Amino acid sequence: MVRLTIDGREVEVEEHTTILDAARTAGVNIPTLCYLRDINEIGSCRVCAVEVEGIDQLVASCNNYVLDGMVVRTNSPKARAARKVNVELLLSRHKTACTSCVRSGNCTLQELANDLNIYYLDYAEHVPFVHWDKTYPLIRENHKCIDCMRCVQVCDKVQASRIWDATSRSTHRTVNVVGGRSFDDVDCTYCGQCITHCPTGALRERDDTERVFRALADPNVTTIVQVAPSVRTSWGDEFGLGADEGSLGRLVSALRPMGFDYIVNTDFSADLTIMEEGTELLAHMAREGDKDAAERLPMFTSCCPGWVRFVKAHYPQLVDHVSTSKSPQQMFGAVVKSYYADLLGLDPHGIFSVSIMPCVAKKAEADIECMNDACGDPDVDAVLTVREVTRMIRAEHVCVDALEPSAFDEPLGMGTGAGIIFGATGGVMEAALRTAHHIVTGRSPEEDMFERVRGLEGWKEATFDLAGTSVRVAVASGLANAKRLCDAVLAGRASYDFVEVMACPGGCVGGGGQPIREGEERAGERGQVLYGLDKIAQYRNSYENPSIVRCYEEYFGAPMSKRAEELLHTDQHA
Ligand code: HC0
Ligand code: SF4
Repeated sequence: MVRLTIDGREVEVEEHTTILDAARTAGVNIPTLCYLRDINEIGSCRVCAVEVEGIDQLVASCNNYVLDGMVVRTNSPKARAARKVNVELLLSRHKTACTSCVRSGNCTLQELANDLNIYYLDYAEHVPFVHWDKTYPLIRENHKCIDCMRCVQVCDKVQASRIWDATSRSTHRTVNVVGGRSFDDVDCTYCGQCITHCPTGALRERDDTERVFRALADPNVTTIVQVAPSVRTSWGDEFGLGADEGSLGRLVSALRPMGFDYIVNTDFSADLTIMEEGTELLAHMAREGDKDAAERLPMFTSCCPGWVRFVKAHYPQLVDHVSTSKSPQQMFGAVVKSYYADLLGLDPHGIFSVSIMPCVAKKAEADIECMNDACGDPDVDAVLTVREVTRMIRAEHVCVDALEPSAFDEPLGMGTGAGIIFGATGGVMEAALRTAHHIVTGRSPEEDMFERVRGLEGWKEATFDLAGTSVRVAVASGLANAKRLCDAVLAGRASYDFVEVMACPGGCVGGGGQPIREGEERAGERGQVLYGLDKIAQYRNSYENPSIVRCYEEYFGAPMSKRAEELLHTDQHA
């Protein structure tokens, strides 16, 4: 153990503890800006600099370790003055335009400048302007970048993607697309992890709210909005509401006065995905059954568009093994403009289909040209991240605190526990196994018999027995974990029948379109909420969903029928 004094308090911590962590143990909060635990501990912004007795220079507390007998002052006049100058220098290279910035009110730089009483900018602003095409789902505004390197490190270390890098040197240094390339020439997955880990407004999603507002105001358009499983755990964060089912009901109630004509539940189409994908899995296993384990390649899930973009870019030899089932978002879009339009007696060309997703890559998925199977128009017309929809709710002056929860529109408001857990890593796998078990044995699975695939571990594996056939499964979240898994599979070091991959760590609950909370990773907590809701759901298995049963009876016939193939499946090479 090491004993030291921080701001007059005696502290005892383990060796190899940073000064920053030791201070937090003692209840002393040192401000940080570029720091991201385990990902970016480079001490470059100098905001966390502290004074250490006996050392002339200030010391970055995020990457320097405690020593026995150290005396640290975190907010001495010298430390505070240096911190202020450092932030002022950062502001000299930052376009300070808070009134028109998407992160205003939730920006670490803004908060620091306020806390340090920076009211006048003493250093002339010199901000290089870098053009960015605003039609990309992901937008970089370099005039707000402070070169903290967080996006570079998250993209590289967590998402194995290396899209960003520092370009140029010294005073001309800036972060941009690696190697000075065009964004079109790199393989960004649009996972959005760089956005949720950016401390300023330098990275954001494309804003699609105006298109949705226009559709809502058009009397000739019927607007139908679907809400993704994990949104219920997170949208309330933006309004200080708890992440429970009540808050989902409140979201439905908030969307109604905004003018959405029909509000439906992506859990329904998550169940539909399971019916299709579970059937596909059994066909895949029968097909691959004859091969040696080393030659057998697993079927991979396809519901995460970040992962699908990643596998296409980095593992083209695996694309044939990605399920052809569309994601729940896209299945819902196709159902809305076919079966649902029929049920409602509407012309599908007059429908504007919106989805609310915790995801940026969903915008790119909806933009794929061939995703127009229902009527030739896009199956999904606009995708809103959780952040965008909460901005719309604010813009509409909806008072969420005063709303009574209300229900989705039926029949497409009905989802099961299996659909709900899609939002957490392992959830798609567990949902698919529950249905595969039912198809193979004719019986419902025992409660929670597949719970070994739950949890935040980045690469999980398990083997289950389905009526005498052993099914070897794996679950990965975070693309660096997916990369390790794909490499192991291709090298014959790992062998599975079915693999779920979610691009974002923890799954959609940790998605790149979720509310941003500096220094907080909320995926674990949100996932627990989803598993809790699954436990109390009226139906827990996709095949029990009465609306799914009805939809097959009235429209699709059976999973992987000709009509299902046309509307609910896609060519993953497209
Ligand atoms: Fe998915 Fe997701 S990616 S799991 O398949 O939750 O359902 O499409 O909506 O939320 O984004 C499903 C699809 C979502 C979320 C996301 C989740
Ligand atoms: Fe990297 Fe994901 Fe950001 Fe693209 S969206 S740059 S893949 S972190």
